[in-house]
Amino acid sequence: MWERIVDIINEGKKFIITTHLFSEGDAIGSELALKRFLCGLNKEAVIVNNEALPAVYRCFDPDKDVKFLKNRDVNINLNDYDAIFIVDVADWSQLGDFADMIKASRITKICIDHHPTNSGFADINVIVKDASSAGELIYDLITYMNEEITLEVATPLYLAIATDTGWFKFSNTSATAFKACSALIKAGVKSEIIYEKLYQNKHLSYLKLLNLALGNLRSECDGRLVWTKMTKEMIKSSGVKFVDTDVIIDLIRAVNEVEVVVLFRELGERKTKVSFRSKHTIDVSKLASDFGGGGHVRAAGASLNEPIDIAIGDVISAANELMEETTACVSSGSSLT
Ligand SMILES: [Mn+2]
Repeated sequence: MWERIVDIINEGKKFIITTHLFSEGDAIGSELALKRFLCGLNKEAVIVNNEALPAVYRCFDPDKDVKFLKNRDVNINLNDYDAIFIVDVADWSQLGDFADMIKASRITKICIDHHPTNSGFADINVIVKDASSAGELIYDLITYMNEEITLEVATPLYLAIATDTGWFKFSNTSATAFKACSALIKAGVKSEIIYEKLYQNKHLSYLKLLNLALGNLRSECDGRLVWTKMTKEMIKSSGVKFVDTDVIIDLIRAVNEVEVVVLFRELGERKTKVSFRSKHTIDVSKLASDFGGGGHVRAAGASLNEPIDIAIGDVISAANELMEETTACVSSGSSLT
């Protein structure tokens, strides 16, 4: 599956790498690893994202390799490049304003992704639905090319795989993911330091925001569907960075009877970000795609151009309906064997 991409890498000189809006560990880790790998092959590679890097990930990019499209210093003519790698992206809509620029250019568009909703929008698509993460695919590409994995490539790859598997807790935690991580640890990755940088760096304000969000908690379907909201004001007054606001989802999912968690975050007067998680039976990617978003069976999201309370009404009634349909045919809970 890598042949064409390997030819393009070998024959080309200049590459661009990008990823989705609201970039997180898999997106950023895959980009940084690919850039460092390509530079190690004496190629020129730049990372250009729609948005600035979220603060929590900045320590993974000490050389400030991730450029921000809206920054004036970034003056890119896509036609000067041999190819653009679009990683961890399932659809053009996840690329924001950058999508139109990319579509309008003659550049060869390569997508490396693992989202089941990806329909193959690029010129060359490597979409592996069973891969735990885009990072696992970048690892596979590098090993396919028989290249050694240096520590500077291994660290962002580990970041990608570890975060997308929820630190090896989610159902995408596979033997292949562990095999890749085993090699990455052998290359010198310090798993505990990555964990600490990501998750043990919160300010006291984080607990205050959690307190407010837990105050908004509502449950439906006998507690199987639980949701909460964070308004712009709550997030702003707490001082918590947006990227840190989704951890509440895992807290809620820890409750035994909960099957689906929905978190609504207000981005603007008519803009609401909705995040979905499920445990056993509900395919939340269906729900997300009904609202113009996408994702995985157990984790998905959408952005709605609606005020937060309208979005809550629409999404929760759809979630209720889906849960009623699903309970009829599937039993919840799963067995260890
Ligand atoms: Mn991913």
